[in-house]
Amino acid sequence: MTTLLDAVVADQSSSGEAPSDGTPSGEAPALDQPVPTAAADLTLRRGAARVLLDNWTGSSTVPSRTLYPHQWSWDSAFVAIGLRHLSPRRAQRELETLLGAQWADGRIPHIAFNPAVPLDAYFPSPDFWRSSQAGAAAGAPAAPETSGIVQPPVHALAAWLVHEADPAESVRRGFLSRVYAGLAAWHDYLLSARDLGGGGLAAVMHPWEPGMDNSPCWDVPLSRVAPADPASFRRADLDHGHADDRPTDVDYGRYVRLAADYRDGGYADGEHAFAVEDPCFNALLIVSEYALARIARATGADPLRHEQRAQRLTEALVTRLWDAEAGLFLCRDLVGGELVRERSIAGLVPLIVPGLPDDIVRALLDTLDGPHFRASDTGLVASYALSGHAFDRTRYWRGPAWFNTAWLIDRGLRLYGADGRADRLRAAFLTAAGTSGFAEYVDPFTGEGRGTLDFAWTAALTLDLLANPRPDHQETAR
Ligand code: 9WN
Repeated sequence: MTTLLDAVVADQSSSGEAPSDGTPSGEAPALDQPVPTAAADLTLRRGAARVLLDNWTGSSTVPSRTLYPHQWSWDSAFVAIGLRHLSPRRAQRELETLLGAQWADGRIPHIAFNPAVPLDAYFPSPDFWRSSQAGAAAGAPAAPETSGIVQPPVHALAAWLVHEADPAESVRRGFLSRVYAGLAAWHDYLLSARDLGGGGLAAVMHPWEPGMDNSPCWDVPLSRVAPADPASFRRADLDHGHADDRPTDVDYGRYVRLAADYRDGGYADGEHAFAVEDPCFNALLIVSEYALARIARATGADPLRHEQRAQRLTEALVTRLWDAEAGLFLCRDLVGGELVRERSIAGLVPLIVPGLPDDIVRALLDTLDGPHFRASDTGLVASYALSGHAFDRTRYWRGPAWFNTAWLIDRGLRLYGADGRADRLRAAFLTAAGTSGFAEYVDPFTGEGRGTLDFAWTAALTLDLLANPRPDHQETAR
């Protein structure tokens, strides 16, 4: 019997593409690491496919069987982008399952809980969030139970890329028509209820919302939050993750306090002790608005409003978050009223936004390879400046390099014609993914794996880079 794994490996290896030695055009390979070969690519592809098959639950994919045993929002979008190379049908299902957890106010929750998983397997668990009760007024579904916060809006981009993997199958199933209304409502929610600063950008209300939970960018905004009593909760993450890699107990107490207060206010978006405009979150919203315009065009809806929205968002991003002196975008702390002067990878990801002014693109490229990130030496890009006062090579989002941000920067580099640098990043990505066992994140200097292994988006984006070394930027550009 031919399995899904056999099928994808056979399909990809007989695609007729000339074998690539992975050497960037006109440039030396990154570091002294082994350059990927066609045979190594095949091994990597099999390993990545195996992770996605093992993490599939029947209707969606868990980021990790141990540390993260439910469905996470932006993880699922990245997973769908890779899964489309194994099974476009399954990738569609991934996104449709997530949309099944969407609230009537439009929010896509950051976790959709699997009721078969024991409550003590992950904290905060469904009995903490109590979404179907506490979120009823905001439109939480009766089932599944979900968290009440959100994560970055990568979903429309993912839906468009999934469609493109097999347009005939997508049309046959009416995939785009099935997801369009939900995705449009999601963006509407972000640009209405979450425009807390009134400047046309979406704000995050919890450090878990931008997906970079422990970033030094949150240290000042979070310092105003009184930690919850440590005796009131039990951290399940330390059962599987190493304490040196994970947030401190004090910060965890603050995360719990913010989430509990949000829940106790019925998940209404008015009051906020923590409110930040994050450049990565908004850049992803822009790219997803462009993808939504394509989806609208393909389904007979109006693409114009999405294109105009993307343009307005781009202007707001530049006006509110660009900092020429820092050479990258910064977060804006809406409670303190100031830009947060920390250099994080969130400030480089907007390179994926089409139509940025030339001077900003040049500055972003310089910052990437300059003294703060030294991307040409490190291979993958650190999550926080190597030169930063809070840099920590092990603690997550405070230094380690992640694969989803590398994938986004790869796209940004190609969008602006820096293909040689993108090729170098791609080679470093594939080497680190394979040698680390598809780690959640890696040491930015050595590429040594940290966090959990067999991490779903690492595997998924590996498949995507192997299948799609040079993405067509028509996908997201105007
Ligand atoms: C909280 C699932 C998620 C990712 C986040 C990552 C981590 C959770 C945690 O894992 O966050 O949402 O418990 O640390 O920071 O980006 O979506 O993979």
